[in-house]
Amino acid sequence: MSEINLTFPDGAVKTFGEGVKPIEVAVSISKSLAKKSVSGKINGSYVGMNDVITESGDFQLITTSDDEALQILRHSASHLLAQALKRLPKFTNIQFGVGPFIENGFYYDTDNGAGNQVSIEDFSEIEAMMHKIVKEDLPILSQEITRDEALKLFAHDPYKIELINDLPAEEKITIAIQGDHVELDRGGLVPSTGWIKHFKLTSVAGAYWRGNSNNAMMQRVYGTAFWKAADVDAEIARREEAKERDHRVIGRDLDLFFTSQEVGSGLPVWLPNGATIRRQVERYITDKELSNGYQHVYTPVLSNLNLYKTSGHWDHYREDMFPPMDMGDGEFLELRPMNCPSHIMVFNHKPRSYRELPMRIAELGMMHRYEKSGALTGLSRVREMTLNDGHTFVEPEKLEEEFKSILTMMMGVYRDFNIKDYRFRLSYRDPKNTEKYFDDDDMWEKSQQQLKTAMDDLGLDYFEAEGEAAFYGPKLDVQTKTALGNEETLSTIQLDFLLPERFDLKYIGRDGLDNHRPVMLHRGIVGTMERFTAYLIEMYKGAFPTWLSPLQVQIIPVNLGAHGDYANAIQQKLQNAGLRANVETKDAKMGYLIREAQTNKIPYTLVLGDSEVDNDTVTVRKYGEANTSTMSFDQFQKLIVSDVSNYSRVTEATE
Ligand code: TSB
Ligand code: ZN
Repeated sequence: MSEINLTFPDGAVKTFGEGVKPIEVAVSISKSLAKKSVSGKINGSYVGMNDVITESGDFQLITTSDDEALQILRHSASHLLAQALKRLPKFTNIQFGVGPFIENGFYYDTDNGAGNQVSIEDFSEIEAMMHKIVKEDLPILSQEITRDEALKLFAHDPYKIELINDLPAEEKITIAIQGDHVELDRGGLVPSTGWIKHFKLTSVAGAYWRGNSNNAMMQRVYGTAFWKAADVDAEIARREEAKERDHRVIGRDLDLFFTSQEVGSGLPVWLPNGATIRRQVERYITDKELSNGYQHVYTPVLSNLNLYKTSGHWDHYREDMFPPMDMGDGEFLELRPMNCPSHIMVFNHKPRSYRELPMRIAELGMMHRYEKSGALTGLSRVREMTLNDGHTFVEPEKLEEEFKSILTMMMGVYRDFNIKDYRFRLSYRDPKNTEKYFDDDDMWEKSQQQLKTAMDDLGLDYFEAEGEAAFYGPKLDVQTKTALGNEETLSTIQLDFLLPERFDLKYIGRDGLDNHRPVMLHRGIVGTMERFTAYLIEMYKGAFPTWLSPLQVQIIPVNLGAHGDYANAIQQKLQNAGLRANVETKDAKMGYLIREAQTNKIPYTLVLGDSEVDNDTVTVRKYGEANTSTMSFDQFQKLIVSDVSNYSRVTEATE
């Protein structure tokens, strides 16, 4: 009889007899450990608590306190979902794709035939059946079978057959059995259905089989599962809140922007309210740049295709570019995917001297990228965007200094907007994918090292990612999360030794020679207006600070006839002071109008009646506050001006 030697994480080695199961190993250590052990792991592969350990090696018990256990729970919950569906008469012939755990839950891809698909109306019935199977506490066991057996077992399920046929010939095929239900499965499951107590189905959405739009559209049923009921509730609440923060929802409710098929996918239309926020951001960042030595320019969104051939975009970035326009006379025009070549033209317009360096060229530059239609999201991922772009041309020895000064400026901007929830990513090339990047190992090594050194010198935390660099050089990216939980790059600073070479850029150095090559830094401080505005909408949940708010003051006369003139006069004064105020003219109850101003998240609401008119005062309600206070108009103007004065151009009224 052969023995099984198990090496535990603490280095201890124990010997067990043939046929030993993880549950027996756990019990041999302690009963309480056995009670909370979810799965065993031998040499990195899962082995179910009630399955036999067939080899010696590194052994580990995953317990409910390990993060990994949640994945096992959710993976098991997806099987539970499938089993429940199969048991319901409506879904007995349902076919299954894949059913993995995901970040905050699980899903299963299903196909029940057109017109009869799973929908949220079915959820309570499905959940009830899932709970019934939990009560049955069916043991979950793993078994190895042959390919022929597998093909027979899943003959009714064409999607599973496809998966089986795709498995390499030498691959072992295992199934997981729980009562009347069988899954094609590699393991990582709880010991029995009784373990899956707290779960909820959350949504259902169409998903192409294997993510390919040429394949059948399946119904992806999503759910979440935790060890404790309270955690399920908290997760559901968190998702509700995220939905409320979604910039597409707030954008619609507050009339900020829209997208439509009629205009075109990924081509947002900015409505007056959204345009006001954007204009404020543009004014703010332009002022900041002017005071930091940037020179603003305007360059065409459309250029000769040759410009992008010289830059290398055509070779390395073509799949993100719109197709060239054939003008019929031998000329091809291209919508620019980036502004750098245009700014390089500005630099190259004249001979340059070291005295002009660092030369900082900036523009709110519109660019077009052919993003995949499935990736387009509201304002955060679009096909036409305006980047707060800047390119600095520096002497090589000044590169690090310039990098640090850009970073300092960027962090100041983040403070002004109160953005705190971000992390730095150093984005390197993928050394295996030479096609996507400029092919010069020395240049990459050197520039990536330089970037890292600069960050280390500044003592800033970061993480590193291969395959995220621009084709021309490594980047420092500022990563943030959207309401939906996706990570995105908001701001970026990029090192570039390549484009100066491709365009043969030169400057006259301190030695009087005109053969010096500058280095370039590309940077977007607030990034694109689109993505940044989306971020602000979600961060502020639509309740913008006064300086950004589309409408700053809503003036409500108690009676339009009696108090309308006074209201108009006040509106005029505020407008003259550069503030955005509106007089409410709707004929509705006062309570309703005040509530509406709150719903629209307007920073200040003024209520004006007899007493205000007689005493030349205003009664002020600040957004989110229950109390009002009455003050002279001058006092109110001082209050609001100091509220916005950090960034906007409001001046004190002279009147
Ligand atoms: C910084 N040439 C540089 C520039 O000089 C450049 O274009 N870099 S970029 O490709 O990284 O894009 C700059 C920023 O634009 C990104 O960091 C991101 O914040 C934003 N962005 C990129 N693609 C999109 C998109 N499809 N929709 C909205 N914003 C985008
Ligand atoms: Zn650039």
